[in-house]
Amino acid sequence: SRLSAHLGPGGRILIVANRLPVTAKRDPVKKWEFPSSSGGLVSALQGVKDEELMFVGWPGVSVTDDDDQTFIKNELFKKRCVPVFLNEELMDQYYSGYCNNILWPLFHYLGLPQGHKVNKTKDFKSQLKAYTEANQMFADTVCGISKEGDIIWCHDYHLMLLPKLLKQFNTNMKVGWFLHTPFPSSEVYQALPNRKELLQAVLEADLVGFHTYEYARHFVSACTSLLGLEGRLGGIEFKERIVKVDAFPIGIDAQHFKESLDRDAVKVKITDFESVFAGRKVMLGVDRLDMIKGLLQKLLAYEKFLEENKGWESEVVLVQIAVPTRTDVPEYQELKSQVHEMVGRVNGKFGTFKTYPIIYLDQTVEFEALCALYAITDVALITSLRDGMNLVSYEYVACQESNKGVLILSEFAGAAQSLGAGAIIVNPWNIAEVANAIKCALDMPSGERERRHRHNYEIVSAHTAQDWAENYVWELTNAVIKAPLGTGE
Ligand code: GDG
Repeated sequence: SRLSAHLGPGGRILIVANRLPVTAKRDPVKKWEFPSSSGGLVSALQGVKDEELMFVGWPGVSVTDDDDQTFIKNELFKKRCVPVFLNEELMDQYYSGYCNNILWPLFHYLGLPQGHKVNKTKDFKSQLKAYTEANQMFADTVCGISKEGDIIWCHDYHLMLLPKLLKQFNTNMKVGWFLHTPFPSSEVYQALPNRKELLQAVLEADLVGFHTYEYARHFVSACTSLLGLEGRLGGIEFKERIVKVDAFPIGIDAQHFKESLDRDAVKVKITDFESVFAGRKVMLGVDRLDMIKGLLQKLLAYEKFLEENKGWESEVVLVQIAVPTRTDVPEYQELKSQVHEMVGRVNGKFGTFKTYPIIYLDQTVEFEALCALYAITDVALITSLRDGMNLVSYEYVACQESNKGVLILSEFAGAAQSLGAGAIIVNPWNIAEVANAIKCALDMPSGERERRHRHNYEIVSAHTAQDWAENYVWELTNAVIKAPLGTGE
């Protein structure tokens, strides 16, 4: 494969991420099964030979029994996955706590650590302790399996201490770290109590990657202002060496989406949907039910559009898929009720005995149905308040070759950097602007739709997930490892 061309003899790519691409699950008779979960990362790594790839991560379930652990370990090994068994308490403090309650909102400009809950200082301490412990468990697992010639690719905000822990074990390890979320302005990042510790740990990597130049620049300025280091986009001087810092915008496997439209299972769905929505324009939203996706703002804008454009209520439908996520976190439960209230209000106000303006699902849909929805809808409405990239926008474009649907995209999604010229770019906080964009998209003449789609389609097909992985790995293998002075090199 193109990717493996960058590896030395016998070398492998170890992908370390919080979550493995498979889940360990018990079926109704308590037998273990291991369904694969697909995602951006997995498809990006298609084309890498099996023997050159290993995944390290949490298998989706807390297992404490030794025999179960051994069984799962052996089964997962056949799928080139190595589990890190984090127990429930640790997952609660590390994953739900430090990762998703502190770093996630901070990195998306949606809340400072502890924020209004200043009495939670105690929690911060124990959550940070759990984060450190979990990162150490990932490091131990990686060190247990790594061999000379391997490169270690660490993913996301869950594992910011990992580069340092790995280099402590072996300075010569090739270690990269990539962030899938935004990296915020240093004015925001500096609120984090242990702000220096995380930066210093990430800087132990040989390559630090982000989706956009803006995020990379923010990281560099956090390092220069908070650590007093010399640096610019491209590299930061840290401990007698230059750490490479750059943008690596992710993509999708556009061909895979395009080809899926020719499959019978997808064609059946397309026919189904076409008859369900016959005679109406269809707008689509596909988001995890997360505050960063701006679902409330989207619904407010849609409501405003319907209020100001009488007659449209029976001519248009918004299909909103709200994929369940982090369902045990109170903030997410609250968001869900608020979204339900809004959907009920809009349907109640603008519905008739025959039609509702919103079809809302708190469910994951199957890949076939998702592709069919991408293909038949007239408008995609993406209103993220912040979003590292947003792959849904890419996938929508990939499936719109015959329809030439209009993409309405938030300026706060990383994807706005690449799809800006073809999409209608909006500020999701400006409800009137989004309402106007909806009107404009629904009325857009076919010539303009065609022109805008063409632009986006070229970008989505030219910058694939495979290119992303290949560029990153190429840069990482070429990153020079220079031992710190005084270690005898
Ligand atoms: C994070 C960052 C960054 C969604 N619903 C269904 C479904 N999906 C799939 C989509 C897409 C993926 O999930 C969602 O990816 P996004 O990029 O849109 O958003 P996040 O989940 O927030 O991802 C984001 C990304 O990491 C990669 O770096 O772009 O900014 O937040 O692939 O297709 N798939 C199926 N049914 C669904 O109902 N089968």
